[in-house]
Amino acid sequence: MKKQALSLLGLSALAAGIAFASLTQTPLAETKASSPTITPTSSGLSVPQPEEHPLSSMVDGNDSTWAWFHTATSGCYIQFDYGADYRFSALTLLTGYGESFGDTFNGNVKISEDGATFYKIGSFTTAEHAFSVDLSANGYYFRYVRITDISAETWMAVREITGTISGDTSAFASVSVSSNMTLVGDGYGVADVNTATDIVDNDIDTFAWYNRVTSANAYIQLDLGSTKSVSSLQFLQSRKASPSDYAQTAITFAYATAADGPFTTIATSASARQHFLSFDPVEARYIRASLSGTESSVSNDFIIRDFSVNPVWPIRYSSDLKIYDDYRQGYALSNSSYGVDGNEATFVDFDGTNRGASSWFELDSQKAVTFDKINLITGKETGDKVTACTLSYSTDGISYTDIGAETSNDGTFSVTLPNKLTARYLRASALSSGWMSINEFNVTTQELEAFVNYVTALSCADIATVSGATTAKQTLENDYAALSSADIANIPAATLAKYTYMHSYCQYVITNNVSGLGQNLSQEDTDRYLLAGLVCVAAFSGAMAIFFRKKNKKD
Ligand SMILES: [Ca+2]
Ligand SMILES: [Ca+2]
Ligand SMILES: [Ca+2]
Repeated sequence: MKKQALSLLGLSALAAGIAFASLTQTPLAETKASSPTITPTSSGLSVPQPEEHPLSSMVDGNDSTWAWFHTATSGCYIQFDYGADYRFSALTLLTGYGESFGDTFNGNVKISEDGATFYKIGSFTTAEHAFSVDLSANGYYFRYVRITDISAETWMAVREITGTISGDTSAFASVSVSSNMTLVGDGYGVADVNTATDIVDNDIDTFAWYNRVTSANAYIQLDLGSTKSVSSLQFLQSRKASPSDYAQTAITFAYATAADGPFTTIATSASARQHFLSFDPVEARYIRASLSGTESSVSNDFIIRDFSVNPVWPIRYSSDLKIYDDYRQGYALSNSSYGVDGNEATFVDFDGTNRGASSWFELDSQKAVTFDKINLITGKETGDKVTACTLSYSTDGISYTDIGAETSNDGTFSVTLPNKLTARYLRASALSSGWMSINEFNVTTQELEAFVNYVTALSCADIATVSGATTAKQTLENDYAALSSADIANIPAATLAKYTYMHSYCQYVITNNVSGLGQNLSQEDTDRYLLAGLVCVAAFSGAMAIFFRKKNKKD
């Protein structure tokens, strides 16, 4: 499962009428317990040892305890009920038991808001004992998780499921389309990513492809499940990277509280592959995107990658800026999420024609974060660099405090602040003129950056001797000790996993006075331990001991 990427494109027809001030509003203020009680159940499976391995073993926070199931039947499933809708940023499932992870199995992981309609977010196989999906790039809202499509298994073990809950609530939508729209089916070799639910799966790589949509007032409709406050939406057409458009012009967006209306128009779009709208909040259950009957001159096929409400935008921008809506050769359509995905090759791209004197873009961390290091990388792939900007920060997105003016010849800004700041928004304004592409924009602390850099660079070869391991262990411990609790919470999962493993490894080399061990560690082993660490961060020391024993046995 890929992260959902987000896209935003100012609609020129709307630019004058829609204030970006509405972006500062939290769409929904509802809050719930951050640690809900999870109720596990199963259907169509026998539980042969309910005393020793009860269903509750799957949610006891212990990665070494498991529930055992026997004899998968058609339609069987294992379900977890979180008691209410929550927004999830990650979901991890551990299968198998014991040191060698016996009784792993094949299955799909599906989520649901209502317990009736389930959406697949990923699948796992007998070859793996840990499945993890990153949902952080946008909100996934659901109450139920179901392990389903279990194929012809005799014994199945589930050790743990862990959902990371974050942020406020929004809407997880189901989708329907008008009867005059027909999927192309598998004729284009896209059957696996070509259903209506691909429109609402929070993955911009998947899409629904409708064939020759020539009927006026064909529509796509979201059902949010109940009436919710909606203040923004995005509608992404066309394929992620494609020489052909398959995009329709003149789409009308409207909302209603009943499925058959009456619908109130939010806006009618100008021609664009990707649409982003922001508006004063409305109470809506149904959101409809209707064609006006004017098809694209390129193709009257219609491809929709994403239609969602209240999207999360990690990079926001002033209403006079416009995201470039065409394909850069070799790159996917520009996307807000590409500005914070940790990949310097991907970017969000602004054309230069709409730039005003007070244009700005900003990082929205979605919550207050403490930092004294700012990193901004621009123009790395396109050459469209920002060479000057003024940085400011805000906790509320309304009142901003200046940090100072910065310049850069190569489009990269690395700013170390004299004191730590706490803010949700970090804005770059007073921008240099012309086009610009934002490859990465992030904030961190000097301590966390040092920790991440050291762990990232540390290799098994570095700790292949007792003296090397001693030095590395001390540095790891010192760097970790320098972190604040907020820093620790912000350690990237992969970094924490590697730290955990490397620290255990150092200890092993020192305790057993062995040299050369690291050079014998295969990449496959390394990857496996890192994955193991990644999914066991909550109880890593015990888990690492198990993995390490396993590794030694193997050797
Ligand atoms: Ca467990
Ligand atoms: Ca999709
Ligand atoms: Ca990027």
